[in-house]
Amino acid sequence: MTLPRSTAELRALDAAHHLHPFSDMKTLNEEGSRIVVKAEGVWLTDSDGNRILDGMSGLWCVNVGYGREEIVEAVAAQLRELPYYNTFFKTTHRPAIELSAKLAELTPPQFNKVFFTGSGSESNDTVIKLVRRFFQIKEKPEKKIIISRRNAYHGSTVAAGSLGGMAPMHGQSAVIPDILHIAQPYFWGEARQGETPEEFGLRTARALEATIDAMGEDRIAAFIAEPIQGAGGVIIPPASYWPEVARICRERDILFVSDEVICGFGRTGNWFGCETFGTEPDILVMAKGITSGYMPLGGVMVADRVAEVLHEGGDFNHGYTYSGHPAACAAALANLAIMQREDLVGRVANDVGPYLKARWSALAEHPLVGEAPMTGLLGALELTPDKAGRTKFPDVGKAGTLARDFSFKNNLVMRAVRDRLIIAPPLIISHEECDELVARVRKTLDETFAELKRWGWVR
Ligand code: PXG
Repeated sequence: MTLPRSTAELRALDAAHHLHPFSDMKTLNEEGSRIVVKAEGVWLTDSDGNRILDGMSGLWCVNVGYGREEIVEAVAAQLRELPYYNTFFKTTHRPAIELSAKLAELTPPQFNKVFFTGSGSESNDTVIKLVRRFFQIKEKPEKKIIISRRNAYHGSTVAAGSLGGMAPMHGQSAVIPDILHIAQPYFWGEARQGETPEEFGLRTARALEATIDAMGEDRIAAFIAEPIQGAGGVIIPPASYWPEVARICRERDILFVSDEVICGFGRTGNWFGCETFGTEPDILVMAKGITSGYMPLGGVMVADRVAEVLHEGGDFNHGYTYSGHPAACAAALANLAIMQREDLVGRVANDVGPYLKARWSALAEHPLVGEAPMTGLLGALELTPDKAGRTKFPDVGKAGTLARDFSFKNNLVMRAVRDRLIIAPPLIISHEECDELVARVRKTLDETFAELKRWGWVR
């Protein structure tokens, strides 16, 4: 009988053979990675037996929580019946059909058609081709520039990484042409002294108008944005931002793409973030929460006015082996059935969302916290040495990483982006677990504050 490998053996193999995403492999291999072995509800267990509160829903995706037998059963049954077939060459299968109809029901009324992909990145690559194809068919091939925002995250493939506004990613790879990046609505970090959130929201929205008008509407195909920028640090725009963007898009002949990979499927207290902010996108990008991460799946919904044009355009030369994978679609159907039966969207809007927000907002009183915004179950804490002046720490990212490391030690998964801590817990988190989460955050903030005091970074 072979014994299971010990944590030390696993770490050694990991260091020897596994390249992790977005990681400094030299440092990681020296420290050793945490090995997660199982999970239930909002709790992870690692190979040392620690129970860890997952404040990030995995990677912003496990909306219905871990351990849902119903999804496991649906996937197993599908794998037994039809583990794989494609949706190319005049074929399809039941799970892809059922899921496309379900998505048409759950998304805003303008959406009735979906293109399936395997991930958010593949979805955004699809978006680039779709919007350019749309204007080719309309005999406006010069309309191909896509406007995005700095610090946006739209994925990691060459095209999706180019679409995103992450400078460190652009710096390591070629960037594809005809993509422009404008300012993000990050009030804390980028507003002028004396500017109100309302004024700042309008100013950043009007950067879109100015860019379209400067380039010429006849060259711009689309504007893409996350309702709330997730990986960029949970950037919740001022109330004036989205209505102004909606007006600008309405008045011009461009397509508006809402990247709902994080904000979709209940995260903001509606099925989709565009509903929370009152925008009417032409294209809606999905992944993550569509299956709660139980299987990899993504999709791009197109509004009727886009679909009608694409229909007239002949072949769309695009698709993935796993577009509409039957087991992934079965996972999505079971996941969405749970979300509907348990009214998880309503729970975020009217129950656990407001409950956690009340406790989260109170963290703004901590001496280290400049702001503590939360929408639905997406929250951020901006760390600062001086709230009144919205001052940044000298070496941006160091205080955030310090806090992230304390949170790791306190068995709470919370991410740090620059000096901003972020959470996105599973939508099924209980009130008691919210209390526990906030208690661990408080402890983390206190420990971070004490250490920063030793460094002489706070008084
Ligand atoms: N759009 C958005 C808004 C995302 O958040 C993607 C597209 C790409 O999805 P895929 O499935 O290709 O990863 C994402 C993914 C982080 C982090 O560190 C965030 C994501 C992925 C990996 C890490 O916050 N978001």
